[in-house]
Amino acid sequence: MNGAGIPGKLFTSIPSNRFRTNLYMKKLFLSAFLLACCLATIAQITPKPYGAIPSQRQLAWQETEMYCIIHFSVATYTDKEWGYGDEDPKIFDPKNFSALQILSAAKAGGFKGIVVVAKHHDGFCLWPTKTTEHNISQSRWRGGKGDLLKEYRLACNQLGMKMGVYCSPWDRNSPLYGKPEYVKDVYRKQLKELYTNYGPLFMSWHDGANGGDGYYGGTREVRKIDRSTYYGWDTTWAITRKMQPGACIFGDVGPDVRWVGNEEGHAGETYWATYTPHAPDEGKNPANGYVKDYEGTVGTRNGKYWMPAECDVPLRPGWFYHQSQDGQSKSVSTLVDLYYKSVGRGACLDLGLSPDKDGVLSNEDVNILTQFGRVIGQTFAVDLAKGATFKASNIRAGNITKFGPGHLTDNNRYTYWATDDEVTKPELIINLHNAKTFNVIRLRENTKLGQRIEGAAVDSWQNGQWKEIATVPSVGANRLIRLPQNITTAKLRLRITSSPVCIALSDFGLFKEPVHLIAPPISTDKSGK
Ligand code: FUL
Repeated sequence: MNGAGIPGKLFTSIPSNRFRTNLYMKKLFLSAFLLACCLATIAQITPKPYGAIPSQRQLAWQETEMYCIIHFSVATYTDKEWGYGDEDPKIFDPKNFSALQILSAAKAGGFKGIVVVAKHHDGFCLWPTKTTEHNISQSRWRGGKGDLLKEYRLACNQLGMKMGVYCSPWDRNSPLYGKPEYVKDVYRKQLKELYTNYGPLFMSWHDGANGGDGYYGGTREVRKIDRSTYYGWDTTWAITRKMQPGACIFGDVGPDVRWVGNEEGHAGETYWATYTPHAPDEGKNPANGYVKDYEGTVGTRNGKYWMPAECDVPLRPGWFYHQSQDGQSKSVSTLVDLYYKSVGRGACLDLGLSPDKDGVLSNEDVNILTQFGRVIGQTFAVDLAKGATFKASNIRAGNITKFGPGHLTDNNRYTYWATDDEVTKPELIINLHNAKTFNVIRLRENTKLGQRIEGAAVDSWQNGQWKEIATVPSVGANRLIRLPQNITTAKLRLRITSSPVCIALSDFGLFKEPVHLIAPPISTDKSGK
């Protein structure tokens, strides 16, 4: 454009294209600079993660909280816990198998997923695998055309539940067990079939029972393997990661989820999600390690890996159905007790379900699950801390919006109340405004920043003074404090009594059980209680 006919002043005030571009660039740089400053400030004030932290898949697993492992195979028909491997596939013939009946009962119990035992130690595959003849196509069920895994998959889809698989590494049927070919040509291929046809999976469950006597293609002998080298877990897990990236791998020593060290369904009163496995190589490779019972129960403070525990326990005395055990299923009060000692300590609960020879759960088991679900559902339906006002002794950078205690009742595990770096023992006054009656207190840390707190106490305002009502040695992803009796108060105080770094607490909740069910104590607890 030339300036002909345009007064000079006006001319100079109309920016040229070049000038406009310059201005635009300047604005762009300024915005980028301001954004960078903002991000730098946020990065600076967000607490630094402490120690090992969870992966996305571990966070998703944690939120699942409760799922069921289902044992149903030839051992159901031979009335055994471990089939020998010589079972005739023809014995597997459930007349009324219904994945929907089993899963609906689990769902009524509040369980959000299932782990299907696709192959137990007896080697019988419940899907039409190409890796062995010893599979469901040789049974009478559905005229040899059935696929149990597929039916579970469809039922999971229908009910909105997660699905995982258990494929036993120990195979008492395979003639190749103990040789390298078994791992390469059988076990890994079986996993590949399961990963290909029945996903998405939230867990790949690898049992720790390894080697011993078995049928092994008719040789009927004892086969021993070196558990730290035989399975080549690194290679297997790479397959899992590639084919089912959302699946948490469970094994005695993780790598994603560890065994809790007992099959009684409870974690330790002190519970760390981090763990350093015992291993010949000092834990350099968790695949080669092992869990020493109670150490799995408690975990390792400042452990090398984020490796939370799964608490597995059967509903009935055995993992498989045995008619002789009818009437011996765990009571609702025992299940509630286990819930507080597993989920309530920051672990997950994996409850074993055992369909009978007909292929369904007994009425007794369905009733127990339904009632258990009702009790837990009713307990946590109303958070009595909602609407409370909080007074914190410290808020990080004075930033109430980002780090204020208001986040404690927003039902979000990852928004949190944080303190300044040097404040590791903050206090919080919780004003409920009116007297409320409760007997369960819930605390949660934002575990994306690691497990930080090493001690907390709760006081209740009673007759004009503070009275301590609970203390806990750790918090983590979920800590439910189940008080022995109801407390009625309008004011509470939370004291963080020990933490190596500033805190990142995401939840403070108050709940009331509809009835306080007392369960008999767990008899064989080794430690951590
Ligand atoms: C154990 C197995 O040996 C049991 O039979 C069962 O499958 C349980 C869940 O894991 O280690």
